[in-house]
Amino acid sequence: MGLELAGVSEVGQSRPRDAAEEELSHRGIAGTRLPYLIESSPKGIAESRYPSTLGVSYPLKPDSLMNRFILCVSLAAATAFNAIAAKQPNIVFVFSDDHATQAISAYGGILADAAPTPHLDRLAAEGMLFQRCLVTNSICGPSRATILTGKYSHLNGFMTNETTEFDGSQQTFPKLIRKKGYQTAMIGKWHLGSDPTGFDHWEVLPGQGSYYNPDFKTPEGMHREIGYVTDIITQKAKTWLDHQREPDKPFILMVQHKSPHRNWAPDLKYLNAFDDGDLPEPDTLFDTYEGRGTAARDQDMTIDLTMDMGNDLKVDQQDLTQRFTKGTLDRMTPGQRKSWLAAYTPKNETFIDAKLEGEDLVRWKYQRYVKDYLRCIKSVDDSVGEIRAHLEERGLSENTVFIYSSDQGFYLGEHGWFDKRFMYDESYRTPLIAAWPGVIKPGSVSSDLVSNLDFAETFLDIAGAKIPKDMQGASLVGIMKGKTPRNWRDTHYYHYYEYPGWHMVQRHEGIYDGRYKLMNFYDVEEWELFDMEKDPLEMQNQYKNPEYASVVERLHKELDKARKQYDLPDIERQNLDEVDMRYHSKEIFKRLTGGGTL
Ligand code: SGN
Ligand code: CA
Repeated sequence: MGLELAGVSEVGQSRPRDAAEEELSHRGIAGTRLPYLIESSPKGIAESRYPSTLGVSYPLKPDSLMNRFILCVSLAAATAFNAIAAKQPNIVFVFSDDHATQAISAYGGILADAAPTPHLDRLAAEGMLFQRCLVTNSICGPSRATILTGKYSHLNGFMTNETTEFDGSQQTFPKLIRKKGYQTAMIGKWHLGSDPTGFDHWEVLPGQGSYYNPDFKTPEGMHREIGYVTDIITQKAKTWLDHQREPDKPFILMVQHKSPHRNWAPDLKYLNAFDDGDLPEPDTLFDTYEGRGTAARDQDMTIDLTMDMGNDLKVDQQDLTQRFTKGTLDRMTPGQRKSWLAAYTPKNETFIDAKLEGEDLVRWKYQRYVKDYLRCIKSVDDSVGEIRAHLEERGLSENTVFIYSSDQGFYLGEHGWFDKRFMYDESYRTPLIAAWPGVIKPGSVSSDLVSNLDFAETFLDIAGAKIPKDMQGASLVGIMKGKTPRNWRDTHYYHYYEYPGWHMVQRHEGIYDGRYKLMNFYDVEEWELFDMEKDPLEMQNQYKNPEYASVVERLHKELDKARKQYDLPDIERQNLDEVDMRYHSKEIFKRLTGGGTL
């Protein structure tokens, strides 16, 4: 049986084609008719997946012509099945929370030299970096729901973080990929209210989760683990790979970090990283929002006014609300707390002594914020390196598609902001880097308009599963292979719904064609148009500029087309006079109400 096992030691590992297989594929048989034969065979071969059992388990009389024929067909079937199995790569999806492309050195930008991300850069060097991965709705739960369903928020029902529980009974890619023989595992931040469905294994952080000594929810209940969250999630991923999965099945492992989400609490070993000097500031740190409308002006997400000295900036000496002390410091073990305070106390004292005000204070806040954020990123980058090394050591990397992304982008001081939600570039674009040995050309870069709407379809396509017609994105496999499909989208539709809510960003929808971006802040009845080529920082709304009249007209048509294509209901404007202003932070509330207190 020279054909038997032909170099296959584990399903899902690639191996050279043998002559019989070439013959089958030449005749157009492999992958079409033979799988049917296999599934209907008396032994239920699909269970075994090892072709060596084929042909010998039948009660055959040696040498009869019929037997030879059956044996031959069985071997051919085995080989074809094998070829199919070999084509089912594993998928490791490492996904973080609020990771800005500006904080990945492979994407360049002002922080790239000071804060390199070597493991993510290596992933990009060995794979494909997507320059324009756009989210459908720049906020956590909705992004995750879109990834699971391949549908926009209005159809999967998860439109805001605050108001909904994900309906886990609906169609999701994990359920479909399982039917293709995949094992599915979800470890880390989930943030969808209801328990995960469609996963063989899940261990998730309740809600936002905690940086130190996090609780985990599993089907068995809740338990606490001691340590730093990014590390613990990485270790859990490795444990699942080594001990909890079934080694003869292909898998998708979703490793979902809490980091670098607010309040940006780094691991002890990185508390003093970047202490040597100041990081560069973005050009728009002191944006005055001229040239844009109500939404950009009246948000509640500036480093200056919204950021809190205690919880966000870790000056425990000025933690007026006690949120940092009770939520972060008190959760630590005595040893962790001691190391933390040893790192921050002297820096805080220097800051307090300096009695900074005005722009100097904003500058200090920016440095503290971005340094803590980048310290968190260091652990995320380590996690990518560690998991990849682990796959490599176990011989799994060759047949594993490794994908890194985040639920959305983030502001690192651009426009004076932190947080996300807006369709402006920094939070609309999210990182996407994928390596797939033998398929993705190392070092390639895509500038196609891709989206988190496409992830479910991509996973299914990689697994060889059918993509349901009601999913609204498209597989990225063609792009990964260097061949963008001819009918690939040339515009991308966006819609954000959470107002009133954290950070008070007006609801808006919009359309982007890679150069121009049209945004509709419908509750305040304001439109914005940006020319990203001439104005990449999106400082000047051109909507009413006659020079852009034809662009405006064209994009309005594109927007209407997208609304139809994606089945959007008509917009119902809300009465802003009835909005609950208590969502605002103290400072902004005071400003907007002419001195009111919360
Ligand atoms: C928390 C944060 C907000 C953040 C939301 C949503 N506040 O409420 O700043 O916008 O999460 O983030 S915090 O003070 O509690 O950290 S998301 O990533 O889950 O969408
Ligand atoms: Ca997020």
